[in-house]
Amino acid sequence: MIYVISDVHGRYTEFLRLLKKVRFKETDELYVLGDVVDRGNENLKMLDFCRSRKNVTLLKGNHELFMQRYLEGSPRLRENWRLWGGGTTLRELEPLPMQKKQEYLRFLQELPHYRSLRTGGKDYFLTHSGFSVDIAEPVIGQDGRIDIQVSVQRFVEMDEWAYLISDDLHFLPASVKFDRYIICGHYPTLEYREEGGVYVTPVFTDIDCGCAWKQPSPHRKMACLCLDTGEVCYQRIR
Ligand SMILES: [Mn+2]
Repeated sequence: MIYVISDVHGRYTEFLRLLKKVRFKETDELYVLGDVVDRGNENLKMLDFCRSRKNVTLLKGNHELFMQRYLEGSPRLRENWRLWGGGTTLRELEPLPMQKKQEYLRFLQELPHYRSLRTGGKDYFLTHSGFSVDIAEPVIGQDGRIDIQVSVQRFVEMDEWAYLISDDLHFLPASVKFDRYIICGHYPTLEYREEGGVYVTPVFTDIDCGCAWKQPSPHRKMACLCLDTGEVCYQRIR
């Protein structure tokens, strides 16, 4: 089975509970769509988990990019990252020896931004934020639909940060068509649906169910979507 989870934000304990619920095993595959760090208290454990499992692929989110740029030594970034929820990751990261920090840096620098895959006769495009309208013109395929993979590759090369924080996918006119079905996170569904949960449209599915939602809400949860069955399993966040 192929599973997808996004925006875990340091909730490693709940993440493990969710994997247990879906009976995740070595022959399954898991794609984690970015933002495993910040806000929660088990950030490096999340990174270590994704790093050490052969059947787990972490895609880059804007919070991984923050951490990467901090480790690269970007000036003035520390306070900015803290404002974006990086304080808990900084607390875990700063006492580490340089060699360990370099290991994390190399891992973050090499994270992919997307994966295209086919299962159950359907073409999927997995990524953190989805699409952007103002970085570059999208690339249109012969059938008139947007070639999402080539377009996103262009966005990332031109402005990685702007791509990773974009929520444009949620505001596109219905006439915009993509050549693959998009699975994304980044934009908590609690922002636009009081009851939260996975948000499914004909064009994309947003699986960020607000684990790290700023306001206390009884509807905060972590979602695990199974691409083969379409089933969603939830873990509540207290
Ligand atoms: Mn994000």
